[in-house]
Amino acid sequence: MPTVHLLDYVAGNIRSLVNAIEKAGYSVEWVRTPEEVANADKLILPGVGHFGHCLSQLASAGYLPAIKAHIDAGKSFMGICVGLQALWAGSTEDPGVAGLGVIKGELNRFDDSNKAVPHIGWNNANASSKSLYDLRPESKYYYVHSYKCPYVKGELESQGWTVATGTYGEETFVGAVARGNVLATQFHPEKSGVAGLKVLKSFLTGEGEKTLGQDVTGPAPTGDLTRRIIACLDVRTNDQGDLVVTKGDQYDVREKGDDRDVRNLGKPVEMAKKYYEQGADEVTFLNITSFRDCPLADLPMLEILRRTSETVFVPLTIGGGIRDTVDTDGTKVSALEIATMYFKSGADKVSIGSDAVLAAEEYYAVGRKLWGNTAIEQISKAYGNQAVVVSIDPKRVYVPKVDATRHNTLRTRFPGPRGEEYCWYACTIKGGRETRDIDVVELAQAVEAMGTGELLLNCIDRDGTNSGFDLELISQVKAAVRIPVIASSGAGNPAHFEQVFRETTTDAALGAGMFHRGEFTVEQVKDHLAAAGLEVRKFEG
Ligand code: 1PR
Repeated sequence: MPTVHLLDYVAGNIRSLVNAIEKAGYSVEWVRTPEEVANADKLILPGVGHFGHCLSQLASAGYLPAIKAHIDAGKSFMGICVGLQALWAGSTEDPGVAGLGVIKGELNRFDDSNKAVPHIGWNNANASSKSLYDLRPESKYYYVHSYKCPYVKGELESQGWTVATGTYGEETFVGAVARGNVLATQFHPEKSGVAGLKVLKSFLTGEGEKTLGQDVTGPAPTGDLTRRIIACLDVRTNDQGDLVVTKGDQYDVREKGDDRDVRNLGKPVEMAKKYYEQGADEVTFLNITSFRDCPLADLPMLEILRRTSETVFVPLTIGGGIRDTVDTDGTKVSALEIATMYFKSGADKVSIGSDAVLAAEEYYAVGRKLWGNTAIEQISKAYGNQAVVVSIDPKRVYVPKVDATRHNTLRTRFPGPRGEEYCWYACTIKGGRETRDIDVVELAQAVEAMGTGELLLNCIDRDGTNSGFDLELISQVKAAVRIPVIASSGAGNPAHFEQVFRETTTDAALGAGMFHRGEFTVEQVKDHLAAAGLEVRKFEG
């Protein structure tokens, strides 16, 4: 098997990249010291998180001159995500930290005044009818970043680069650049399904270099960021000790009969693959009984991630039990260490539930101060904000008047049992078993301040009801934060997805039961959205 060298400096989920490289028929040799860079013929620099964190780690370990020498010697190089950004001279994200300076100019942040930031999801990489390492105008690629190189026509081209762009809101940014055998992508090819694997292969085989910049014919790319559809698998051990995908009604996952067995809807790895092949844009696993178990003993979830990431090339999120804990032998284990285990096993994001609520309560109790010690702050500092999702499990509480409570209320179109016209949403912990005196707006704003990249907004009242998303809840949370929100709970048919995208500004929508029970496929949801004029990514086989 031919080899490619991969620079390992703990940049998040490297397992998926290794899996993607192996799928393309190459094997990985690790570069673990700057001296080893000289052994590389082809070098890949992956990266997630903060520009400054990555670049200063590379600089202090002495890698930057070695990488620069590799490129200057005319050897093949590929940078991914922050690995692309490293080619620039600097970034406003961390003004004091220098990049490689292979490309002149500076990166800056997306404007979040009228759109969610980070930019998360599937978007174009439009090379304007030029060949660029097998990028396809009809394909979409998975991006996750807050900082970008703004595209100014002619600027990079005059430095000899062929450029592909994407558009987010009003802003056009650099999605990929290539010059000779140097390729860099802002998107993650290893997370961009078959379209991304083609780009990676084109780099590995060297074919991309041969055709770079040639004119190509074909349709111009249309649209921009697609509507993201996520399949969610709630996983737990059943009474026979098997790890199964289950699904509750308002969080009750047991059958209604006398025996009250845990509902068993299938096997996690197989179901994740099925949803990937139906076109799911992401797959989320929630270990829903983690509050009872010690996560380190919970090795099956790690194994599920490892096996899933071998065949599923879209982002994987894992939730459940991400918090500081004590292992069975008395060893203290931090949330960051647990998250690291998950990232190493193939997760791209971790989702935090109960611990986020407790941290938010503490945040308000001490007068909105942050000390850097919460799981959210520590994981987002090490792996970037985009790697941290907060999963919220709210319950509706009705009140008769707008000011009947200190909480953030809204006037509802669905009055309560006593005709109450207002409600607020109370956060819960431990899978809805314990309700806390903090509302969704308070929680969302606190965790955003801590560095959360995205919210997974469930709704216990709607969960498993097939009655559609709680649009009032989603609109209230969207109005309170700048980070992306994933609408969850209640999806029963494809029209519910159209409704949530039309009637709220949600960034993504998640379904569970309707997919698990085989009532609808992810593909049917996407076909419905496409027919309704909403842009989606089609699965490429
Ligand atoms: O608190 O950090 O250990 O995380 C526990 C995680 O497990 C949380 O994300 C919490 O939402 C989840 N969880 C805990 N108990 C349950 C349960 O169902 N008994 N599941 C549970 C939450 C919610 C969604 C679900 C949607 C869509 N599941 O993921 O898939 O509601 O369902 P639908 O489309 O069928 O309506 P921690």
